[in-house]
Amino acid sequence: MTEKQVLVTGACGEIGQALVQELAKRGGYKIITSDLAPLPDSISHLAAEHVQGDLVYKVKIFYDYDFDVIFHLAASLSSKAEIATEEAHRINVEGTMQLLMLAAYRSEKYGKAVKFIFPSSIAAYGMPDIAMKRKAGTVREEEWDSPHTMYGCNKLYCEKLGTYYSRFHGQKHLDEHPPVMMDFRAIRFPGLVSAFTLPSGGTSDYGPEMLHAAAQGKPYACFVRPDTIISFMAMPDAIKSMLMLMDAPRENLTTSVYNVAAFAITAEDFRQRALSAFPSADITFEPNPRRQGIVDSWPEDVNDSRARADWNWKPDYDVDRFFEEYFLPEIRKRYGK
Ligand code: AKB
Repeated sequence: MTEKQVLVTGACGEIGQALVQELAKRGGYKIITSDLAPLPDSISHLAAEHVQGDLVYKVKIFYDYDFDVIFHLAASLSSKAEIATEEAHRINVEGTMQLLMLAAYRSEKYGKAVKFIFPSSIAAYGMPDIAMKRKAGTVREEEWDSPHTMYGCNKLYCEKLGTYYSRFHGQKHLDEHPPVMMDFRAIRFPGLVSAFTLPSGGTSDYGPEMLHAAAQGKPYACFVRPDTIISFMAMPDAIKSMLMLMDAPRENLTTSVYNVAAFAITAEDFRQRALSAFPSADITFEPNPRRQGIVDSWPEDVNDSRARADWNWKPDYDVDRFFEEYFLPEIRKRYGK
């Protein structure tokens, strides 16, 4: 069996490391990685090749590769992007644009649709105020799409660019014999929590940061109010959803952008769970107005019925299973508590 050639950008990030490990475990993939940083030890032995540097400049190299699938994970997350907006635009939009052009070019020239898997985010939504957030509850893909952050604007725009390149580019779909178009598929992720890595630069980071701090016996001052609620997901479910979307037959897909959900909990729920596992945990609340504003603009939860209907999506971890069967056993091994 010939190996599928896969590119994973942003491979050193949380999703990148977990994805590379899962692809290697599955087998049958030649994994090429790229990132600004060198690969960490956790995955360096699993990649056939690593291209280090800024994707916007390095993308030319990839025109010589025959990728079947591109996982474009490289991104500047919401809190960081709000401070360095121009840099965020370059990473989140220009980097994506360059890779989309590559995928579109190769698909048309070689008559083989390159799959482009793009992690989008609940940041693509923008609730006008907290009262509307509470009232709206669980939202669908096409609702409330007026993001309040640079990162959210970047993600929403790239969803549109990807849809454009995979369906309408050059308006060639109107030709009698249209060329093969690339195959763009996006997932809007909630906040992700891994037992093995910590996020950086995001705004949902308070969840994982609080749990990792509690497990290490370190004090933690949470930067949002106790009643703050958004949806979260275990990292293994995030990886599972990307691979399910990759494997889904194209004819089953009724849209290019899918919500996925697992469990919506408050910052206080995180604290209570942390305290019941680590009773001496020292967790306080010191809301940061800017970061609070970002999370308040994200919906309480998302409706993922399209993903469930089109490609049988269902998370393995609800909130109880997340803590009892994934996070706590792994984190206890990791920090020896
Ligand atoms: C962030 O907080 O920026 C990310 C996200 C929700 O996309 N984790």
